[in-house]
Order: sequence, then structure tokens, then C-alpha cells
Amino acid sequence: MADYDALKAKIPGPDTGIEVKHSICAICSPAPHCGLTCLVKDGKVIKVEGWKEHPDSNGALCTKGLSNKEFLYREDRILYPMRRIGERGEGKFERITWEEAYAEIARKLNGIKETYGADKVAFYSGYNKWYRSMLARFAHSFGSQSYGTEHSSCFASGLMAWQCATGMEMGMNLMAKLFIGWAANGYYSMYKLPMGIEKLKALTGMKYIVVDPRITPASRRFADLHLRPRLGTDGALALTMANQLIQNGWIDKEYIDKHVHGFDRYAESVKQYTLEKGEELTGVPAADIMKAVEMIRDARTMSISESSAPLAHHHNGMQNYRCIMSLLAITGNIGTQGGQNPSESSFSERTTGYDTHERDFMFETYPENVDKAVGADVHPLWYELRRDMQANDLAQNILNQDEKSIKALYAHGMNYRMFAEDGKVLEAFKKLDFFVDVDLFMTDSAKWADIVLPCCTSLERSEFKGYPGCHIMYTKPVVRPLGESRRDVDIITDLANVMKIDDPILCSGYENAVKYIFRDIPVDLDMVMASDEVIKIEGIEQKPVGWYLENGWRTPTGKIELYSEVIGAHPEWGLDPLPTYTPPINPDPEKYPFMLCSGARLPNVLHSRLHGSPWQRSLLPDPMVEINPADCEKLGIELGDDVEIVTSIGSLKFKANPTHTVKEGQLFVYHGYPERDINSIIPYREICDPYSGYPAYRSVYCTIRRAD
Ligand SMILES: Nc1nc2c(c(=O)[nH]1)N[C@H]1C(S)=C(S)[C@@H](COP(=O)(O)OP(=O)(O)OC[C@H]3O[C@@H](n4cnc5c(=O)[nH]c(N)nc54)[C@H](O)[C@@H]3O)O[C@H]1N2
Ligand SMILES: Nc1nc2c(c(=O)[nH]1)N[C@H]1C(S)=C(S)[C@@H](COP(=O)(O)OP(=O)(O)OC[C@H]3O[C@@H](n4cnc5c(=O)[nH]c(N)nc54)[C@H](O)[C@@H]3O)O[C@H]1N2
Ligand SMILES: [Mo]
Repeated sequence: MADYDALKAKIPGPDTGIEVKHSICAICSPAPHCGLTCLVKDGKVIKVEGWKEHPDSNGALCTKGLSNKEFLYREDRILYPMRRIGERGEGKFERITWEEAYAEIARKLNGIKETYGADKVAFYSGYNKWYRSMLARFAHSFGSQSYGTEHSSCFASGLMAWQCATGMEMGMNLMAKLFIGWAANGYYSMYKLPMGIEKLKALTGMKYIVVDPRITPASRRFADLHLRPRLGTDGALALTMANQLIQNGWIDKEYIDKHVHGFDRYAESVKQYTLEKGEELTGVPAADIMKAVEMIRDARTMSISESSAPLAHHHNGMQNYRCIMSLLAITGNIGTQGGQNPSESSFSERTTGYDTHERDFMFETYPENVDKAVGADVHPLWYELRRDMQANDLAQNILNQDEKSIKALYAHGMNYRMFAEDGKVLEAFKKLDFFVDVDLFMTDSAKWADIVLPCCTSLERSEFKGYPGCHIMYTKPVVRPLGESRRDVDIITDLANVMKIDDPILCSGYENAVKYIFRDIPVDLDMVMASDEVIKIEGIEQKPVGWYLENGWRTPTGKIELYSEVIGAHPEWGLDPLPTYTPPINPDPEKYPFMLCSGARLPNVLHSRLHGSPWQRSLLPDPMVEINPADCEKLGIELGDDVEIVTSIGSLKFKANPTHTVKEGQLFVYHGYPERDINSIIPYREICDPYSGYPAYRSVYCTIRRAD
């Protein structure tokens, strides 16, 4: 330690040869993208720590962020463009030049456009966000609506629920008297949120209800009340609470009369959810439901966590979400001080406080007279509200092998293991005429591509990055890109040019595109590009709280819609305009008595990214299933035993991890372990959410037995 301090005191200095440079961590979602201080020697990163002066992360870094060096130098980094020479999936490739790669991609994609139509090419992005506006425009200018992303399983379902209710994206509010952490454990998924909550609880005395079947760090540290419903029954819990609030007159009648559409129909439909029925459906004792209702009555202001995944990953996910958010509508907590308010505008999926022309940039070349985006026929509400591809429907679309089938896939960051029933995705890869994947690593998905292109990490590139409080920065590479790897955005620009796409703005490259996107924002981007600092943009006016209540929401009625007119206008969809509850689907209750939740977050890994990083992997090396000790006793299972989980489409072995943190009858496993791919046994179509198209990763009926 002393040696390190002595070394640090000398930095930067000619005698150490160590330079100090700044960048951002892009391993996890854009919400944090924490600032990094990188120590660089001989052109290599030798250490990464938090950037103390960064206005958003202030020097903090999580375990994932601390492994940026391991991530950058992962052994399977792709260094050159590659062309497949073996069978699909075999992993045999030859090195080619960038020019050869671009020429071949241009020939193949333009050939498919000529023979079958541009709409037979799909464009996809995995979890990464920073290049997405370029990729969407590339797809649209090429002539395809089928641009899709990991939003097909993440974040968009909650957004769609809010689009139905207010027409806008909404954000939670930590200045409420009561906060409900509904399916939220930020300690593992977003460490900055609990840090803020801890401070505010102490400062303002905010009350906190946790709704989570599991005992978690959040429930232990925050919960004034912890409700533990069965997985996927949150809609029933929320409607039971709503019924009590209405029956007891603990709602904001004046606000409802003025601002809420469809209240009478809603009130009528929730009458069936008596306390007894609520307890029966959710497993939460009626007395506890009543305690929560009384806390809402006493609070006056209330906010509820937004859920990108755990509430959405169910057959009834989006409806459950609508049921929960309806509690805010009937208590007068939407668009008010201390309630849920529209999110400050975002750039590149990060809340910033300024409103750019990013969506126009993405959609102004959207092709109209072509086949609709993949999934539009199966999940019409998705298409109505999003206009892009529901990527979960892509495999089936390809396997159908009909006139609507996609022939070629151009992807940045394709990870087939993120999809439920992912064996079908591999089957679909086999059927493609052409498949390109751009990734950092030679992943098990890239091995199925015809051409694999190497991109670079945030430490090797420049990008514009917005932060709350009207901040913007342009990062600088801290080391040269490894091998011949390039920025995703440059690959898209180069291809657009080689393919002769008629779109001068796209073809002029990322920096120019961002200037176009920022054209009405009072900031000189050349100055931002020249600076090493995070810059605050002055002179941006924010809409005052209550503005939308006064001026109308972006819904057909201009009001907060409990009864969605968007859904109501399409009875042929068979979807309910009201927030209603349906139980998760069990194909055979006798055979499948357990409920499986796959994919709650672990602090040390992020999806497929860090299982290959030895340091992170060592923190939880074995794929485990968490199971209640009472269930273990019944089944004769002990810690570390090999057990088998069986669903309607397959079975998989795990090590047993008995724990009181999970409820009886429920099992928790974690996704991302390549050798125990839980998504290989999660059915998709039979149990997916008909509103959003999301997989039901978190409420899969199954059974478990010893694997002797
Ligand atoms: N069972 C189960 N499945 C789930 C979930 C669950 O809870 N349970 N969660 C779902 C959710 S919410 C999400 S968000 C998805 C996430 O799933 P994915 O989108 O698959 O996420 P990753 O595996 O992190 O990233 C995808 C790929 O991007 C590559 N990559 C990393 N950085 C870059 C870059 O800068 N450029 C390019 N081109 N590629 C890069 C990675 O190497 C990886 O191959 O998984 C979903 N799947
Ligand atoms: N370390 C790490 N951080 C991540 C990620 C990662 O992979 N690793 N992924 C990022 C991504 S893409 C996402 S989408 C977010 C997700 O982050 P979060 O939204 O925080 O999601 P989870 O941790 O999956 O789930 C939170 C809690 O919901 C509970 N839960 C699960 N199902 C239900 C249910 O049906 N009802 C209720 N009431 N509770 C339920 C779980 O027990 C869990 O404790 O995390 C992001 N942050
Ligand atoms: Mo996600």
C-alpha cells in the first residue's frame, strides 16, 4: 500500500512514465456511466479508479467499473475483421482487411435489398446504447423498419405503460413523503440510487415500502414495511390497495375529476379485489396490505420506483406495471410536487435536462411503404407505440421461412443467450443468408456470423456523453484502439458510404450527426470536443412542475388515462384498455409446482460481460439456484447438491443454495453463465407478455429435483 501511495504521489512524472487520463465506464447502463481515472504506462492501462471531479459519479465506482482493465484486455478481444471459413457456430475464421469486409457486406446487403427488398434486412443492437441513433438511421435510410434492440426485453415496457397513461416517459421522485421500492434492489443493480435514498431517508424522514418476494439489502436497510408477494402477482396487490383506497375515500377526488380519464370504469373493475382475494392471489397478509394502504393515506406525496425489468418480465408484466402506477393517478401523485414527474429530457438514453433532436434524427428517414417491423403482427401495441422491431419475434420470423422472413441480420453486440428459448435463435441463425456481428469479443454468438467486425471500448474511443444538470462531455481515448478495432459509429458511417446510402447526414459521420442532433441547444460542440472537462450548458429552461396538468398530457384525451384510448381504439388486439390483472400461466400445475425467477441482478456481473473476467467470476464461480430451506427439507436437498430444474421445454443442472431470503415454492437463478444458460429452458411464445412482447423470465412454472 505504501509503495502505491509513493508511486501515486509522483504521478504524473517523467521518472514513472505514468500518465493520468480520464474516461467513462460503459460496462453497465448509461444511467451511471461513471467517470474513470486511468493510469496509463507505455500505452497500456495499468490501473483504473473513480474520477473524483466527475460531476455525476464523484469518484465512486462499483466492482464492475473496477474491472475495466480486465474488460479492455479480455483474452477474446477481436483485433481484426474476420470472415467465416468453417460451419456456422464452429468458430473458424480468417483475417481480412476492413476494405474487404466493407465491400462484402455492401455487396450482400445491397444484393438482398435488390432481390427481396430492404425490409428483409434486420438491424439489431445489444445492451450498448451510445451508437444507437446512428444504427437506427442506418436501418431506416437503407429502407428497413426492422431496427430493434435489447429494449425488446428491457425498459420499454414500463415506458409503454407510461405512454398509455401520460404519453410521456416518467421518472421517480426521491422528495416524496413515501417511496415504494417496487421490485427494486439498487444495491446490486444501481449502487448510486441507494446511496441517495440512504441520505434522504435520514434527512427528510421519507417512509419506505419494499415490495419484493425476496429479502434483499434494500429490504433490510430501508423497509418500514416489506411486502413479499408471489412472483408476478404485483398487479393483484396494487388493485387490492387501490380498492381499499377508493372504498375508504382516501383518494384525491378533485384531482381525479380534473385530470384523470376512465376513473369510474377503473373503480368498478377493482371492486372484486377485496382484501381476502388480494391475500389469496398474492400471499401477502391482508393486514400488511392494509398497513401499506394506511401509509399511502398518511403520506400525501408518494413516488414509486420505475422498473425496467423485474416487473416487466412476466406474462402480465406491462399490465402489472399499469396497475401499480394507477395508485399514483388516484392519489394525485402524477405531475405534482413530490409525485411522479416527466423525466428530464435525455440524450443517448441518459437523462440530461436538455431536449435534442435525437428522435427526429433516428426517425426522419423511416421507410413507410415496406413490410412493417418484425413483431408488428404478433405484438401490435409494441409496434403502435415504438415503431421498431420486437427482437424477441425475430427468431420465429426467420424460422417461418415465408415471404415476410428476414434474410440478413446486421448486429452490434448480438448475444443470443439474452433471449428466452434461445435454442430457436441459433436455429434461426442457421437459416440466414447473411449475418454480420460487430463486437468487442469473439462471443458464442459472433461465431455464427459470416463477417465479424472488431469495435473498441469506451477507453479506446471518443464519444459525446450527457449527464443530468445539463452537462455534456466528449471523451478522449486513453489508449489506442487494440489491433484494428474501430468505433461502432465509424463502422456504421464507413458502411453507409461504401453501400452508397443516400443520406448525407449519416454519411458525414458521428460528430456531424451529433451537431445536427444538438442544433437547437445553446452549446458549441467544437468547444466541447476540444475540452477535457465535463461542460455545463447554460440557458436551458425547464418546464415547471404541474405544466402538463395545466397544459395537457400527450394522450388522446390530454388527461392521465386509466382507461387507455390507444388500446381502446383497437378491440381487435384483444388487449384490455384498463389496468387489469391476470395470473401467470402454468401449463400443468401438478407437474410444475415451483415458480422460477431468472435474472435478478448480481453485483459482480453484467449479463454476458464479466463472467469471462476471472476476478469477477471468482466472486460467484458456480451457477446456483436459491431455494427455501423448507423446500430443501421436503426434497432432501442440501447446500452444494446438484439439482435439476425442469420447465415445459427442458431441464438444467445447478448447485443448490438454500436460503431464507427466498419464499417457499420459489426458485431464483442468475442468467449469463455460458455453461448454464437458463434461457435455454425458458419458453417464449406461450408465456410472453401480449402487450409488450417481453419474455416471462421471472415467472416460469417449473419443478426441481435432486440430480443423482
Ligand atoms: N433470463 C433472463 N434473461 C435476460 C434478463 C433477465 O433478467 N433474465 N434480462 C434481460 C435484460 S433486462 C437485458 S438489458 C438483456 C441484456 O442482454 P444483452 O444485450 O445481450 O447484453 P450484454 O450481454 O451485456 O451485451 C451484448 C453484447 O454487446 C457486446 N458489447 C459490449 N460493449 C460493446 C460495444 O461498445 N459495442 C458493441 N458493438 N458491442 C459491445 C458484449 O460483448 C455482448 O456480446 O438481457 C435480457 N435477458
Ligand atoms: N450488477 C448489475 N447491475 C445491473 C445489471 C446487471 O446485469 N448487473 N443489469 C442492468 C439492467 S439491464 C437492468 S434491466 C437493471 C435491472 O435492475 P433492477 O430493476 O434492480 O432488477 P433486479 O435486480 O433484477 O430485480 C430487483 C428486485 O426485484 C425482485 N423481483 C423479481 N421479480 C419480481 C416480481 O415479480 N415482483 C416483485 N415485486 N419483485 C420482483 C427481485 O427479487 C429483486 O430483488 O439492472 C441494471 N444493473
Ligand atoms: Mo435490462
